[in-house]
Amino acid sequence: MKTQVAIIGGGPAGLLLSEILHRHGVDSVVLEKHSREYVLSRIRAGVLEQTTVDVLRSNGVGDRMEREGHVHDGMKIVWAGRESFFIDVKKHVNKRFMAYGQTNIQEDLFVAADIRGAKVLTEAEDVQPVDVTTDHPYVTFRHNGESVRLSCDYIVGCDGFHGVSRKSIPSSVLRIFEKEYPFGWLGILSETPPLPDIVYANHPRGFALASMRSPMLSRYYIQAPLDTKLEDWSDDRFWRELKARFPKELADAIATGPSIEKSIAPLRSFVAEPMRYGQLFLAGDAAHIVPPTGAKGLNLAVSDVFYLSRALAALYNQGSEALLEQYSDMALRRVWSSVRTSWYLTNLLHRFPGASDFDQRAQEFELDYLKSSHHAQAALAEQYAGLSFEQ
Ligand code: FAS
Ligand code: PHB
Repeated sequence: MKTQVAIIGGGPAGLLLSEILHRHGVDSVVLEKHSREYVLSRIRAGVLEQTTVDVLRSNGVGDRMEREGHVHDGMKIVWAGRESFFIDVKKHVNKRFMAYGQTNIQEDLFVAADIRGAKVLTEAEDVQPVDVTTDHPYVTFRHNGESVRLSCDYIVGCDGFHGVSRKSIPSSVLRIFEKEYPFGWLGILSETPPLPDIVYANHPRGFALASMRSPMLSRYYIQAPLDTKLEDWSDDRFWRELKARFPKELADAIATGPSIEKSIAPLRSFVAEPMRYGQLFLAGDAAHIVPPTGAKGLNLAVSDVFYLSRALAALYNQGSEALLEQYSDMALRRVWSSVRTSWYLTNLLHRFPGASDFDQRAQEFELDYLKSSHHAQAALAEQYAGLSFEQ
């Protein structure tokens, strides 16, 4: 088999990259190790930055998002015993953000791929990038019991945190920056009407978050210890604990019901530099992971894809390599900006086991300052809504 760009991973990064390259006349093949059903069964992100909405809309995969997405002007922060406050993103930076599930985006991308007859090979086994530092790289894999060699000009690792691509870069070349947080998030999806706003809660019992997927699909999270076992958390116990972390008027407004999904995710920050090695590029979770507190993970995958697809299109259509050479540094500037925002919000809103009185008091002051300072709120609003892309 031969193509111009071999894409490893059929998550949001891989499918979106394939879609945008196609729209610029660049051929690609997507190799996904799981089945389509498995990929679509994953419940993940839910908040889209303005730039993500723009990228999906301008590449023909935003129609359903426009119809079913829920646009927000800002988000609420509540804090045990204190008045809640609203970060008015629209007022501060004249941007809005969209609540629309990653699962829906994945469905929309698969539909678009089917319409254009895209080469998306699911259940591709033992995918392996080869000769990535030569000008004739290729990928080997097994599909339907056959061993296949896919020759290409470039390979893009969109295969997530546990993928094979990042591991193909020698440890002497790769610099890893990481931080593990001493807690995780226990999340629930329920077919109940959500609160009108996205609400972040800092409470002595721990962090909580109220979000949504649609007018009849709610998404809630509570901070939970790393050794939390899903089987210990009945729906009733989850709802009691969630409500205990919100002020009474909000807790009373939370509609409860049976969960249709429940999962635990650890919180970590992780960045691998550089995001290029020879003809191999990394995009999305293959290169970086952020704690979900800032709703940045999926948005960073989209910004990497925006930068890389623009660079590859410039190369194939104008013969210019400049943007391709700048890709890693340009993508990493945005990655680190989101890593910092996610780190800031995680420290601001969670209760850290073993935090000293000083740490706790400093956190309370930071919340007080954010509540009272227009400038502090504008700085957070700018980051939360997403910075504009570099030209
Ligand atoms: P993905 O991991 O989505 O996709 C990688 C794809 O590559 C997968 O389909 C995988 O099967 C495939 N793959 C892996 N190895 C392969 C191999 N060797 N060969 C072929 N294919 C291979 N972000 C938010 O913004 N908000 C959230 O609330 C949020 N919650 C999350 C909860 C969980 C449990 C997880 C894991 C992530 C969450 N994220 C959240 C982050 C998430 O949304 C990611 O940022 C997003 O999925 C990144 O997309 P991709 O880079 O495409 O990686
Ligand atoms: C979600 O809806 O899943 C969500 C919303 C806001 C976040 C994280 C996750 O910060």
